[in-house]
Amino acid sequence: MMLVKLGGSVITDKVRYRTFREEVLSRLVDEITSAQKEIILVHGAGSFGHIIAAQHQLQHGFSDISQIAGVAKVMEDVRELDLKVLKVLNLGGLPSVSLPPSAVASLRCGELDDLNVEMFRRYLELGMCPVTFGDVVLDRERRFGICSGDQLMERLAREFRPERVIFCSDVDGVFTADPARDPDAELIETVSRETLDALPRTKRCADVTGSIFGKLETMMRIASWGGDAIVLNGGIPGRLEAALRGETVVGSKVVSGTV
Ligand code: IP8
Repeated sequence: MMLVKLGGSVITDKVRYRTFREEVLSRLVDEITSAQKEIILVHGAGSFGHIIAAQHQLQHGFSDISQIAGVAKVMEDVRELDLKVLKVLNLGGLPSVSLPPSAVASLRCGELDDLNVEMFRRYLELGMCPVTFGDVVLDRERRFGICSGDQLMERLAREFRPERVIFCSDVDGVFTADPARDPDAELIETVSRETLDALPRTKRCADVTGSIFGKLETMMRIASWGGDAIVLNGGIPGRLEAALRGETVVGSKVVSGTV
């Protein structure tokens, strides 16, 4: 089984509120169907989630009643994105079912507490592709919080021990420096504990759910349970399919130990 996250930066335009990249998703779905693997799919919220969530500071939980309208709006918007994703998957020949975190998950102090993994298992057994996504969910301490796609990836990887865990991003992988600013930045093909600790932590945090470093820590825990954890550029045709087929692709593979 393969566990794939389609990042919000790949399937939406992250700076333009509620802008869906349908052609990119259709192509990625074609790659997924051609690879013919059993899959659980997670997608990010992109501009359907982060913009309004940041305006209402939803990532810190309840502080003010005025946030509740923001909670409802983000839930509505991410469901709308998810429905768009689901339609492309079904049309592309991958029968899929949506499992919205607001209905099947809850947090405690921002950490994923409950997730109904049994539901994922049973839909998989039925031959369907379970789909879940970054969402606002209830939090037992903070009343509500943001459950990111990465938190879901970690829990699902722990439960299902997939052959490969693939994060589709809008960049080739992890670089030695910010490639947009530094022409000497190099792609790190294998990210170990040492390389991660040595990376310059100067990057801004654009998302309510954290930076690339949080993602890499998550990937490192996933890698420690066996299987490959890879981050690759979903914007480049063919890379996701190659990774699903088990081929070596341009990207960064995260390993739990030292190299
Ligand atoms: O895009 C964030 O999930 P992510 C979810 O996977 C919301 O980080 C609602 C902003």
